[in-house]
Amino acid sequence: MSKYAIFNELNGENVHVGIVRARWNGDITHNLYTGAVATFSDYGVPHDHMRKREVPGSFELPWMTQSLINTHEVDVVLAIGCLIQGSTPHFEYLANAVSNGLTTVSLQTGIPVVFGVLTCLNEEQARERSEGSHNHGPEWAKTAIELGNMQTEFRS
Ligand code: DLZ
Repeated sequence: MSKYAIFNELNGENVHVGIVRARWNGDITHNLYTGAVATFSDYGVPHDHMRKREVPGSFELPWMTQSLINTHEVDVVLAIGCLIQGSTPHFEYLANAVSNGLTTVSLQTGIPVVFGVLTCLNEEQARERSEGSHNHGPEWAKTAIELGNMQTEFRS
């Protein structure tokens, strides 16, 4: 049995997606991002339906996600970041702020937001989750397509 979500047939041709990437731990978030973008394309999301933005760190993800939603040009946003625990409590503050922030943005705007933020104890864990067949980016993109299609159905 797979612990991962199983997706039924996905068609992204009518989905408008926002993709926000944080540049902290940039190698990791770059892999997650490229994996996600390739999957959006594979499932038919047109290139001009993708609104791409970058922010310095994960703390800025909720604000940029909300800003993209406020353009009314996206049905769903995938927010990508990578938090790696250090020797201070900073990690806990950031992880709480980002997860609560993204949840709040989603519920207050009614637009689905995919939590594409790795929260890892060390760099090795982050690499395991962002490389090769274990790259989480493609799974998050599939989640975004499914939710984006639901969102357009609710609107019509
Ligand atoms: C400051 C900080 C730290 C310590 N660690 C990370 C991290 O592991 N991942 C991440 O995405 N961002 C980190 N940041 C930066 C903050 O998210 C934010 O960009 C700054 O505090 C400026 O608001």
